[in-house]
Amino acid sequence: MSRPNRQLRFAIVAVSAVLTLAAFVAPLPAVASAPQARRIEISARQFAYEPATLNVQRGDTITVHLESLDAAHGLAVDGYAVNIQAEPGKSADVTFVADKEGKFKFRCSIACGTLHPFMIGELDVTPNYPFARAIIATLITAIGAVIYFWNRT
Ligand SMILES: [Cu+2]
Repeated sequence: MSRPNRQLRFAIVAVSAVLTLAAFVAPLPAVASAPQARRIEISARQFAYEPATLNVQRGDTITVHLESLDAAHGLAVDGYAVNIQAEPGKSADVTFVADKEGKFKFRCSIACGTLHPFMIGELDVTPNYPFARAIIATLITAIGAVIYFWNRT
């Protein structure tokens, strides 16, 4: 292996430092935070959910409280082992960790009428950016350090 000179090592350290900084200040959405517990109250009536879109972050622990306003309705989330059923005066709760990223439909799991197949909502699980940034920054720093020390010997 050829002996790298001082300038090359300095360049590696400088590039690592700049990339690490960039990982922290990159203009990603600033709405994220550490995984948290969220309680979401959903009311169901023929043939819709309110709210119909749930925005959570990956890693969040979600408690869904389902209230039915007219008939028996269910709430089953595609891709998650979540399926609860409520009827008027008898609500239902489920707690789960949003550990999969992406958009997942949730649907009524009780045949409740003609438009039952269209009783659909969406669970939107977005990445946890600060967490991702911390990992990226750590990786870049580690790689930079490894290259630096590797070349020294
Ligand atoms: Cu229904």
